[in-house]
Amino acid sequence: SNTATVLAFDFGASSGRAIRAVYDGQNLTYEEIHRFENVPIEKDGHLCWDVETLLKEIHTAIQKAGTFDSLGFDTWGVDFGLLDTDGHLLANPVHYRDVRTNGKLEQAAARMPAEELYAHTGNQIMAINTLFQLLALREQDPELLQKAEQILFMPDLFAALLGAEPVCERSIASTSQMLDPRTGQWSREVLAAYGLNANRFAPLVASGTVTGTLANGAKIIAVAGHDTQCASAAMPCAEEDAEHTAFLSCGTWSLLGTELDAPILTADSCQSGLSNELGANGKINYLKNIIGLWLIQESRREYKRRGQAYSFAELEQQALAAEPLRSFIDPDAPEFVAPGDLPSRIQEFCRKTGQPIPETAGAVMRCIYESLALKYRYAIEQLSAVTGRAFTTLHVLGGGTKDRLLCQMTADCCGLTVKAGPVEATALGNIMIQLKALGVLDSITQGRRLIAETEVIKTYTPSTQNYAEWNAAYDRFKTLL
Ligand code: LFR
Repeated sequence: SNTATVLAFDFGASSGRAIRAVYDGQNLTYEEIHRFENVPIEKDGHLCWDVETLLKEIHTAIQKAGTFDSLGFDTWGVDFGLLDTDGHLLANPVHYRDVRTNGKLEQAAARMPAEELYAHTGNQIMAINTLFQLLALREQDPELLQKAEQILFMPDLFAALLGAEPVCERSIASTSQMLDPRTGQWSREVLAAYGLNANRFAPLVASGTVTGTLANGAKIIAVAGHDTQCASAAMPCAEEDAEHTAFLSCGTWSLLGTELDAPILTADSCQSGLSNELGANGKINYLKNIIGLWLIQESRREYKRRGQAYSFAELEQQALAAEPLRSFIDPDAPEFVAPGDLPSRIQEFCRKTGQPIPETAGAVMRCIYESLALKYRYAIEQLSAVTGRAFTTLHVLGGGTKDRLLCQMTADCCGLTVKAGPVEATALGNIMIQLKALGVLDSITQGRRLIAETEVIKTYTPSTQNYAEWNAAYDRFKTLL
């Protein structure tokens, strides 16, 4: 049969969601049937995943879903849990925003220089990556790591806790800084350099592998465990346009990249901080991690804490009303990663770089918006320089497409046509990969075509009016990096 009902679980920075989709052989309809909090908890001094509560929510969603053919999980990259010999979770998995990896990059470089590590793994060197989390764990709680029979990435962990075979799905494994993107296997050199044992990891499998069955008969599918790769699978772009197309997966993080046939592992690429991640369609997602809407989300939280509760729409309005192109930050400066009082840290950045200090919430927001748009331009220039590609179109995917100010600024600042949508890219990618695994769709390409035909995609044309001002701003911005 070419019809199916699937359940997509997507775990984001503040909430988790279950989306039920029905494909009737021609049309796809979908709805969110369950939404729940996914807020990190404090445990033994660490910021952690609340797996126990999340598992209950997963079961609630499964109850609500009624009959369905399969389910799949996606989450952000890099995080993992540890299982004992009986398959029980040994401790709450630690969240990548925990400070445990502070200083780990320097220590790691002593064993293998950053450029060499990059040449083996192709990941932008970031302290959040699994490798550095494992080094931190080994130093801070060696017994726990010793006791662990198996290390599972979060989406594979949720699946295993529902009874699926333990696996390491490749898209999520490729965020670890331990996988060789040329072979899709663990890098023996990297594991050896850090004294890590490959048999601690479950077998690597391709995106879209069936790994188990629930009591109700539904299949468990290792989709693309990495949310960014689900989003990229839902990019409404035709294959022949790939050369001129960049994408921006725009949520808590901004992942800006382009699809390649083979990884780029050169020193240049390393210096530019570009990652090679494995896509569900077998392509390389060559991209840069940019801190993204986190800056807005976390600032909003701080204003709320101060008794000034603004909606995202209000913040967007205030940014629009504020004076343009006044002060900028490097959005990816390390002080903006950890939760806390971001507006004050942004003001401090402006003060120490000799720029006007944004005082109002609107001015702070304006500074964030413009700095993100400028950083996108910077990433696009780096991508162009390393790949030799000339981009004309930027596909913006995910929740960020709702932010019209950001989309228009991005078009204006980068001088590219922005095609914004689908807003539910991550869930749609998860769904499409399940449909393909069930044999209902032939390929990711077919899924993308379906999305291009049925989803709302809004086009933003770059305005030529203020391009000169953006250019001048860009020159100033680059001195801050
Ligand atoms: C986006 C994302 C990024 C990854 C970051 C941390 O949600 O998955 O791709 O770099 O989160 O894991």
